[in-house]
This record gives sequence, structure tokens and C-alpha cells, in this order.
Amino acid sequence: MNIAESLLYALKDHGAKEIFGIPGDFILPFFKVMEMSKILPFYTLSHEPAVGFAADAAGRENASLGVVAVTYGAGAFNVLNAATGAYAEKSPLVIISGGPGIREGQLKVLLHHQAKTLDSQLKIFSEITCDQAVLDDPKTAHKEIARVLRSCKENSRPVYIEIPRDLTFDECAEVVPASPSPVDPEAVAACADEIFSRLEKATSPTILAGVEIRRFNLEAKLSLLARKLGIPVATTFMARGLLLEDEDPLIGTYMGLAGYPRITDAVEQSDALLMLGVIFSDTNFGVSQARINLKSSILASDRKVYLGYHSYRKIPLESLIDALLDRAKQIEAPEIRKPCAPKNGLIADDSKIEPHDIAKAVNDLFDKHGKMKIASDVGDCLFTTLSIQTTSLTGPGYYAGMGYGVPAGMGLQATTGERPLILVGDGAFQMTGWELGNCRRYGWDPLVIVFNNCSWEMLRTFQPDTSFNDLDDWEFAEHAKIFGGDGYRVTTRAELKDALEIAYNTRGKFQLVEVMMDRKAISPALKRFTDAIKASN
Ligand code: TPW
Ligand code: MG
Repeated sequence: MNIAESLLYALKDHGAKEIFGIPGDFILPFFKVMEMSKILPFYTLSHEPAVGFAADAAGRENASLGVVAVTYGAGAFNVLNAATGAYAEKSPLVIISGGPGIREGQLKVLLHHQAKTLDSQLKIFSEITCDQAVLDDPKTAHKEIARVLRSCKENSRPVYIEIPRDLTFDECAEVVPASPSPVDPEAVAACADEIFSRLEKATSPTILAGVEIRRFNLEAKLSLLARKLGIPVATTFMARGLLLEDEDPLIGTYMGLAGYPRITDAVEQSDALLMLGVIFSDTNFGVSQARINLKSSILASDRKVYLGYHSYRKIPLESLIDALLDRAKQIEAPEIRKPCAPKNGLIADDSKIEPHDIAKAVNDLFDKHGKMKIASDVGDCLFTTLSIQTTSLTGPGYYAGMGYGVPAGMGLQATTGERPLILVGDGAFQMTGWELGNCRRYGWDPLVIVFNNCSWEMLRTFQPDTSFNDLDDWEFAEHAKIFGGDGYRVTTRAELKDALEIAYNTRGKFQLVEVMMDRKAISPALKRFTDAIKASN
């Protein structure tokens, strides 16, 4: 087999389900192999940020590799921001870029798409990937691929693979998956003992679950551990959408000052807070890190565990949870009181719509027809998800890169075959919304709700006294037909309810519900968040 086939089989073997990409001359040979070999399905969109976001979302959804393939320079640099978001939010994204051929690299002329030197791209991507390989030696390429894909899975961070275009068809051995990085069982045991004795002594232990729990497929084990120990679990903002089974002892989403007091107290007043796979960021901690007592907390993240004044290294999260499960013999733990789901439906009258009404309308829709997976963009739509019943959610809750929602939703439908619900603001929709024009080719039919306040409203809440956040009214619904979908523009709650029902019942093409709202009409969660930020400043 050739290098491209060897890579494609290895990707499939490591759990990739498809590839998203945009061709260019440096990656044309690889695209040819993708098409002819049919080893993995592949989808093209219109702009590289979108294929990056779609691949990222597919990887998050599957807790496995998401793959994006682009051309050298102009293509790859367009993916850089999506890759950075994937790095920050620990998404296992494989970035494949075509590269200059070995022979043309020796010419004394500059190559098109070249930045500074031919390896500028590799250097730039090295900063936001956890491992890299340039497959410039067909004899060792299979080993390089194995190493890099192992890094991607073990760290759940992006990796970078460059294929010199004139080597794409060179003979290459089959990739044998690399054996897992070594773990020191004694260190794991010592760490688990220490954590366990802290939990046993505590009077109000709480577990805070972060995205790594999902990335490493540990939801069921964590749920069992928490139930055995009788410890309630909150998730971070980033990890909202985890632990959706009825039996899971989930009390809700922790948002610090911006969240519900019951959950904020359970986390901040805990005398043994066990943070598992958490990204220790300002957004996850709702601007109130300072209120968490780090000396009495335990943080397991990035294969390290921090307890008070010391730390353990090379502790994979799964090994740690397994070791804690071994120690958790107590099955008769007290039952954990779970909050009831919000149950106030939309009043479908002639009132103007506010973001909170969208949450209610979506909750009603889910009650009637069943839950959908959600892809959300940044902006008030993401805060609105806090008032929507917990369901599988992908959104850039930490890195906060705009433009994620629409392509991420398309990636979800590509990889699951299920129709997603996409939530997006008008500002973000201006960035990547038109990617919806690609749905028709693939038969995707996402249900899209655009929060149209003609504004970069979230920014206005931070700085109300300037006018550059005013946006024009682009009348998005008007354009939907031309792009292969249906559009509905709604201004009252009754219209919202009706449009959602019709959109839900129309399958086969994307449905765009453009919800018109006043500027300054923001969700309760965004209000609490900005109030908290103002208070902490
Ligand atoms: C790629 C900065 C954060 S929120 C926001 C901006 C510009 C406004 C979003 O407007 P939208 O939603 O989508 O209409 P809403 O609810 O606030 O009205 N560039 C990028 N990412 C970020 N986060 C920004 C700028 C930003
Ligand atoms: Mg807006």
C-alpha cells in the first residue's frame, strides 16, 4: 500500500469515521486516494475554518479522532484557529496537510503558499499540536503515523501530519498501533490512596467533571464511582452535556458567580473537591476561581494530578478512576438529590421574543418530539443552553471562537447521521452560516436557530457605551431557499412556536428559524455572567 492508504487505514483503525477537507494542489494526490480507495468517507465544505470545526465536532461527538485534510499554506493556515480551539478544548483533531514535494523543496525558488521557510508551517502548528510528523521517509512513515495517532488519543489534543506531495504514492508498510505510553502502577496506587483518604475524611465532598471525562469515554465509570461513594457530580460549563443517563448523580453545571447558588455552593464549599479532567479556566470557573480552595481540592488534568502542595505525573485519568473504583467498596451510599428539570413552557402569545423564550420553546420541542444533540456558537446562544434541558452539547465554551456552531452541527450530522439543533448568533452566522449551502449535496437537514439581535450583543454587555457592536439586519431567512433550505423569520413567541414545529416536521433540507430580538434582551445566564465579571473587576 502507499503512504496515503497506510494513513487512511490507520485513521480508520484508530476510530476516525470520516474526513472533512478542502483540496489544493499540494493535497490533490491525497484527495485522489481518499476518493478512489473509499477507506473513509470525506466531505468538502467552502472555507477551511468550517472543515476544521466540523472535524473537531465529529471528534468530540465520537470521543475519537476528527480528521481535517487541507492544502499547504493558504489552506492549512485557514485551519489554524480551529486547530487552536481544538488544542485549548482538548479535542482529538488530526490535521493532514499536503506539503511541498521533496524534489521541489530543493529548488532555489520560493514555492507558492510558502510563508517564510518551507517548514514555517510545521513550526507554527507545533505550537498548537501535541505531536507532529512530516512523512518524508516512506520507510519510517508507518511508525511516525503510529506515534502521532497515539499522542492524539492519549492526550486528546490535535496532531499535525504533513505529506510531501511527491511521496503520496510511495510504498509504505501498514501502521501497527503503538503500544500505550507506560504508566507506573505504584504511582497510580499511591495517588489513588491519597485521594481516597481525603474523600473518606471529608464531610462535603463534590466531584467536578470536565471534558476529559467525555474525551476518554469515562462517563459510565465516573457515574459508578460517584454513586458508590455517594458523592454528587457537577460539570464545568465546557462539560455541560455529560452524564445524561437517568442514574447519573448529576446536580448541574457549575458556573461560579454566574451559576445557580445550590451548585455553586456544592462546589465552592466542598471540603474535598475532586476535579476530574477539568480545564482550569476563567469561563469554566465563572470568574470565581479565587473562591475555590485549591489546598483542599484535587485536580486531575492532562495526565497529572495536583493535591495541595504536590503533584503526580503520568497518571492517565482512566487509570486513576479505575484505581478509585477499586477502593470504593461502599455500595450503600446515600442517594444524591438531583435537581428537577425546569418545567415552565413557552407562553405562545404576541409578546416579543427574548433569549429565554427560545430555551423554553426548545424545551417544549424536546418534550414533544425527543431531545436533539446541540451544536452552539459563542454568544448569548451558548448561555441560553444553560436553560435548555441537558442534552449532548458541543460548543466552544472555553476558547470561545466564533463561527463554530454551524459547521460543527454539520459535522455532527455527518458523523452521527442524526439531525442536530444548531444555535447561533447573527454575528457568528455572518462568519460561517453560509456553509449551510453545502447541506443539500449531502442530504443534511440541521434545524438552525439564529438569535438575530442585529448586534454583537455579548460584547455590548461588557462595554455598553460604544456603538460599533451594532450590526445590520441581513434578513437571513430570506436567503435560505437559495441555499437549499427553508427560512422562517419570527418576531413573536407564537410565531416562534409555530415556526419551530413546522421546521421540526420538515425533513430533507436545512431549516433556518431566524428569531428577531431587541438589542439588550439577553438571557438570565449571560446577565449573571456579565454581572459577575463586573463585580469581580
Ligand atoms: C472569531 C469576540 C465574542 S462574542 C462576540 C464577539 C465579536 C459577539 C457575538 O455576536 P453574535 O452573538 O454571534 O451576534 P450575540 O449573542 O453576542 O449577539 N472573533 C472571534 N471570536 C470571538 N469570540 C470574538 C471575535 C466576540
Ligand atoms: Mg447578535
